[in-house]
Amino acid sequence: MSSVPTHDHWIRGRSVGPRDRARIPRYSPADGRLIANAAAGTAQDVKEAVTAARDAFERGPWTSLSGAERGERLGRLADLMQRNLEALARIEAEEAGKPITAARMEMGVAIGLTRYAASLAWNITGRLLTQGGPGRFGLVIREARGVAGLIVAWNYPALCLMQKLPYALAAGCAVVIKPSELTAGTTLMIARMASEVGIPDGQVNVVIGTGEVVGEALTSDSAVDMISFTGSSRVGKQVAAKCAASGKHCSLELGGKGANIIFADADIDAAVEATYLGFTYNKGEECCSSARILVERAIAPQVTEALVARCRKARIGMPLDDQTDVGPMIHAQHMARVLDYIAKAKAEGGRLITGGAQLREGDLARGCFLPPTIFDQVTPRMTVFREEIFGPVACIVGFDSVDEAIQLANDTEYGLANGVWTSKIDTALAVVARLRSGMVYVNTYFESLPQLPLGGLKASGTGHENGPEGLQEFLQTRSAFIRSRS
Ligand code: TXE
Repeated sequence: MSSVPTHDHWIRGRSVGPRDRARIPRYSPADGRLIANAAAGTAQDVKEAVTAARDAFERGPWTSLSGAERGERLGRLADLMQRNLEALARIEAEEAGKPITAARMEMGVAIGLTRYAASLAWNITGRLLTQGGPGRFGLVIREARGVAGLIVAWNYPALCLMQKLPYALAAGCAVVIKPSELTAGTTLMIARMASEVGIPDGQVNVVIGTGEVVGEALTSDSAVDMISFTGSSRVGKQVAAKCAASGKHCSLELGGKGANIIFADADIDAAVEATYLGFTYNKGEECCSSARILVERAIAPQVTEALVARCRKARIGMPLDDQTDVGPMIHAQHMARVLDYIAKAKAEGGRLITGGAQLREGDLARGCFLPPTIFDQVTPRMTVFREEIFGPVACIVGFDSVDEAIQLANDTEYGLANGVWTSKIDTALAVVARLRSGMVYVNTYFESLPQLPLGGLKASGTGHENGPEGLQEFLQTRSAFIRSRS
């Protein structure tokens, strides 16, 4: 009988049990088995980790390395993660209820981001201004902000982390990571790997626990210089207020309510497949999910029929099964929340055209399995159109013109990601120009590059991750004016 893994803190390069021995059990969302016991961290544990990061930043060897040397160590971290990709993917799949095929792909993306951030470490520049007159120089300095608190959600534990950690280290920061207490396994593995490749003890620390205790302590600590947060818009607002009150820089990757706009001149088959993935990938627990499907009225019946047929071919199953493409929701409470949204959609007049009920048969009965679910006869006033459900639930709404499509897509408090499907480049460019979201996919969905920054508008957050902009979040700018008196 293999023992259940315990997830302890990682401080100053070693595993540290919870001070008062309290633990948070994690039960498999697929079958209810106990799969981990996470430390229930305290404010004191956070203080210990922040002190370790502060010591590392003020006096540690990482701060005196060149950008090239930091980049080289980060490259070694990517290599070690690559060698352990399968082990990382299996833990991620189990803890997050993620299909193993998706977990492997995401781990590959996380490794690519690490290599990309390593390359940026070579290219951190400032400016020298030489036109102030004889013997007068302006100096613009770009340097590490200091100690960064990295707070990560449960939907992409490793991928979310690697959209922060390698950029923070490339900039020269020391970090205290707060993973979700539900999905800390891969974070701890990566922290250990960082130590193994020569990233100094204290540079990367991990404190596990609830948001209310560990998250709050981290955002309140005056020895922390910035917070990079991924999570709900609700909590993001609290974090932003805490950072403002304690003079911290913060970057926020929050919720979304994406729209996929399908024009009659689109490649319908491609649009249907990508739209299906757009709201079912990661069981819909995805901030860029395209849960609003906007279809030109002339093709709405054809698209609806094709989407329903595609949903009914979904392979819903166990996370570690290579055949699975839709896994279980993260936990029973979240499943209940999503089912409430489904009940509300019906009560408000939406028509359920596929899915809608938790699966209760056979092996799946012990887990949190929800089939892809679609409503039509939805209006923009309905909750299913307005709120982020964070499950494989979408609504279909028709439109008759480009203007109406854009107006519908922008009719949301969020502004993270949208998609547009058309064969006309002029339509695509006009829609891209007018959509109020940080990301627009054209004739695809979810595709990206490490060089492409992702950041939300409106309630979807502030700041960016990935791209040169992702590094800038961890750098501060200072200026000097130098007068030579010789
Ligand atoms: O997010 P939370 P969760 C949305 C989505 C989902 C909801 C809940 O709507 O249904 O958030 O998911 C920590 N101070 N997204 O619970 O609660 C918490 O422990 C500091 C969208 O994951 O926001 C966790 O580590 N930290 C999002 C992290 O913050 C606090 C991805 C996120 O928790 C805290 C995930 C506090 N007061 C969820 N309270 C996206 N952009 O993809 C909690 N935390």
